[in-house]
Amino acid sequence: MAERPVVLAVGPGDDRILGKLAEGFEVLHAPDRGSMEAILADPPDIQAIATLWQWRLDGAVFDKLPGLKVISNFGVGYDAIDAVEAAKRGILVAHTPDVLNDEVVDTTLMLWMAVSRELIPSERWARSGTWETKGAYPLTRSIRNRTVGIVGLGRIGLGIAEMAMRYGSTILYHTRTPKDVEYTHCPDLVEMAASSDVLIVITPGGASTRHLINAPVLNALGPDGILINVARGTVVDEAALVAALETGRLGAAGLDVFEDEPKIPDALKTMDNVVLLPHVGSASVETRQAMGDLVCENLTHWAEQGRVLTPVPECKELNG
Ligand code: NAP
Ligand code: 8YV
Repeated sequence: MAERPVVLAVGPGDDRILGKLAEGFEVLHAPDRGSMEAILADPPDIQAIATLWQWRLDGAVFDKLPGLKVISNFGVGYDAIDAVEAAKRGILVAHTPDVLNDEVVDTTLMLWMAVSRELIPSERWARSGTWETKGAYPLTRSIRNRTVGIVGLGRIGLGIAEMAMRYGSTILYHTRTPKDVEYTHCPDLVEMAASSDVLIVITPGGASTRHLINAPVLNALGPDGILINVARGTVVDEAALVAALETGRLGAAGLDVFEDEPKIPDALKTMDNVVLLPHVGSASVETRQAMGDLVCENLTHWAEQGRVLTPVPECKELNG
């Protein structure tokens, strides 16, 4: 291996991470798909990839990079990376768990509160002068003392449950395997949705969760129910969601993620009972810096010791 390994940084630039990477690596930056393809057409000996945003990395990319040994993903979710194929080829994949938990929990509560207390329409009411002409804004629904169904009770889901408990919530959860917690495990997602005032989705993306939240689940959540999705757009059947909201079969929704980001269905943009965010669950300066630091630390650790600090589960064995 060369004295300074070559790292390909893929995704829109973050000068801070690029600067840190340059301390220990030769850095090639591909800020967009076009420049990535140009590099892959005639690649130098690249040993490492740092993703600066979610980026599809699969066997087709690995084929072009025979010297690739490690991928350090910016984000805890790594559904864009074929980690099984990477592990088969001896390529380590690392991600950024835990450092973003609190921020995503805050974003979830912010979305739920904004939807339930109608932050956006009532702010518009004040700003537009409607308060002067029509009087007080109608009353809204409290988030206190609700039944909260959490789909996915991992690092972030547990943080959401803990925070919701402070609001007097009763917590139900749906996962494939029951957890050692005081909350109620619900193997049947439709039944859980029927019992919940709000359904909060925080599973990984990928094939196993695709359209887990479908029309029957949304119908069960019902006309007074709220859906919050901070997981991945693919976990919710977006067409079914739009239809449920349009027909009043579902009450309201708060969405940070979408099936075809950055595209958002036009129908959602016109609905007053929907709050839309542009995938900013972890997007504070502090948390994004912590994630960037971990991306770099994983690569530095690999360069020095041949292991990463936070491997994805598929690569734990390979990491030793
Ligand atoms: P985690 O600790 O791995 O937890 C994942 C949870 O989902 C586990 O409880 C798991 O339990 C459950 N799960 C997995 N597959 C499932 C399935 N098919 N059906 C039902 N439950 C399933 O992950 P985390 O750190 O909490 O992160 C969760 C996800 O949040 C990430 O993968 C990412 O997609 C998303 N995220 C979004 C943002 C954002 O900006 N909006 C930020 C960070 C993370 P079982 O294995 O027992 O099923
Ligand atoms: C990031 C996320 O914004 O960690 C994740 O899984 O979705 C977010 O924290 C995203 O990964 C940036 O690529």
